[in-house]
Amino acid sequence: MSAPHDHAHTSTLSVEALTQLLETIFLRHGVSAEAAGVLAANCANAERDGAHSHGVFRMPGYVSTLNSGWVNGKALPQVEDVASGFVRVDAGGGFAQPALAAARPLLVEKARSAGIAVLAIRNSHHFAALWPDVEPFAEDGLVALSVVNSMTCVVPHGADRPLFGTNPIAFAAPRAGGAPIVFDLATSAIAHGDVQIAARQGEKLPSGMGVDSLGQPTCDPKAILEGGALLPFGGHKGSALSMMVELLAAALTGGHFSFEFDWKNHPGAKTPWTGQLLIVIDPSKAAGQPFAERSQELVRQMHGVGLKRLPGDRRHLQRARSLAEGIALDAQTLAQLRELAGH
Ligand code: NDP
Ligand code: PYC
Repeated sequence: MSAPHDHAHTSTLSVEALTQLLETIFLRHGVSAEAAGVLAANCANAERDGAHSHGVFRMPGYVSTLNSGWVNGKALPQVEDVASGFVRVDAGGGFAQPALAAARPLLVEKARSAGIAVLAIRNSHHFAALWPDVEPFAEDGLVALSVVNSMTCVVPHGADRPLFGTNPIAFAAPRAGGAPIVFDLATSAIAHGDVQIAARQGEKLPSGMGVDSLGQPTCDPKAILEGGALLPFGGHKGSALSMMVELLAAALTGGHFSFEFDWKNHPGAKTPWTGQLLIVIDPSKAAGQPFAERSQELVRQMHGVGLKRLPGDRRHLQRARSLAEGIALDAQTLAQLRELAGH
């Protein structure tokens, strides 16, 4: 691990050094070598890209969850080839990302031969950003869509009480001459992680994101976290998408709905025990000009009407900065990570 440079109260680590530190933490808390590598890279890459709600901020939650016995860090994913375009994985109560890694070769082979393939992951825990699950497919020339459900904390539009999870949707498509087009968004007005960060920093939220324990609108993140709930983004439209995520990520995979698991006997458990669906399409099967050239044309036209920022642009800028200058962590965060690693 390269030594971090101290600048006042922040230190700078290379992406490799941060990945190695996080891998040590996962290994020390009962995660298999294979899963520890996958999870550490996922979390370090989120930090690298400035996806702070799912970067190192999540490490204490991973550790408390592992310590609680809620998740099986050594689970061996069982991959099943069920149809020409359908792969199933039982993640065995482990994390979703190692299950995806185990199923990926078969999924890609099917997508390339059938033109489209589905990966249904069940019995899995997802505690991360979703874009890392789809972006690599687009880097390989494929179109990918993924959904994952989480834990009850979102009130369906028109309802009185929470039922849905924060349920993100991520999409990635190849683009000629540029980074893939990628978006990744929670179907709640704000991700739960960002509410936690705002509460920790004593910041108020914009209006329209959540309600307090009495169901009244609030901008106080603590009121949302302590008995309150989040709202879907975009009223009935986000609510419908969140419902779709429950159906695809849970009902279609054999996983739990966001309201179906009970972690109260596992104090410290933070990772939703649900399911995840991926759909991968091989665009070389489509008619007309190559897909990646068509996506580049769409981007060109969007820029032509004045668009300055595409989804993913901020991440890629931050990625370039992190790769050139390293990842800055404040002294307290780094000390906490080192303590978790037993250093
Ligand atoms: P954001 O609202 O920050 O961003 C959503 C998408 O919109 C991103 O692709 C982002 O690109 C893009 N974007 C943001 N602002 C602009 C803009 N002004 N112009 C163009 N594009 C823009 O994300 P969320 O808060 O909804 O979600 C945060 C993360 O939380 C996601 O990674 C999600 O997967 C994760 N999450 C995970 C859950 C789980 O169960 N595992 C549950 C819920 C959320 P860019 O990244 O480049 O800013
Ligand atoms: O930020 O909403 C969230 C979230 C839920 C599970 C992991 N992240």
